[in-house]
Amino acid sequence: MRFDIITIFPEMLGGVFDFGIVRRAVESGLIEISVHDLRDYTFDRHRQVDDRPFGGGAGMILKPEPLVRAIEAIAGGPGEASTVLLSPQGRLFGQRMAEEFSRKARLVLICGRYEGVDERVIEHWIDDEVSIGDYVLSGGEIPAMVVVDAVTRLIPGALGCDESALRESFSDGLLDYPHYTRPAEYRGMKVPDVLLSGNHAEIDAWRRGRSIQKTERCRPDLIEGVNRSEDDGENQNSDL
Ligand code: 4FV
Repeated sequence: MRFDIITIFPEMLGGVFDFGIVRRAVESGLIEISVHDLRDYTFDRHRQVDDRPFGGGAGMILKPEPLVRAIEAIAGGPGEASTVLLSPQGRLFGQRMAEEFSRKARLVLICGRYEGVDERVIEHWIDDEVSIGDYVLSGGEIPAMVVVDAVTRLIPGALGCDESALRESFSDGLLDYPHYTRPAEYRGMKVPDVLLSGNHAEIDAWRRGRSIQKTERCRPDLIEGVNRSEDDGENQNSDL
């Protein structure tokens, strides 16, 4: 999979992908990441990328010309790459959307800055507007990092372990169950016996139960979508 990122601060993305799973995915050729400076698509001596808003108002707007030149040069022909503008007006990013994006060959991520982008660019050159949450950041660079990281993890081979065994938060719409590692007793606090029992059926039931419990308590909005089986309720209170 190939990620192209268009930004007025390319150095902000320098280094962030040089660690862990994303780095390994780049080194193993699973993904390519290319960062582009929007100013490289300006021809005026001031390399201007923004201008004042028609109709007045505070702040500046990203101009159409540099953006369209960059998108047309980078995204190639129609349909070759999905163009995604990171902005608070977008669809809310989540694990489902990450899965959707992980099935694409190419993503061109456009990082907004200032008050936003000229609407004609959004209408005619943007396939998807995506928001990482209902808060206002100073730029789309951090959201672009979030998307690259979350999507890369879902590319087969990226996690470098038997992914089918790996159960991740939200993979079944539930929050994750509690995790424990050695020592089995720490400052008098014991690891739940069921996890030391070796009885994997019981361990799985306990984990699912705790996931449901945690989701009901912390994210009841998620519980609606979860299909519950009859024995989801019991043996939760063991080892609480
Ligand atoms: C944002 C978000 C976000 C808004 C103005 C950049 C900033 C500036 N992007 N999810 N939340 N973008 O706040 O994606 O252009």
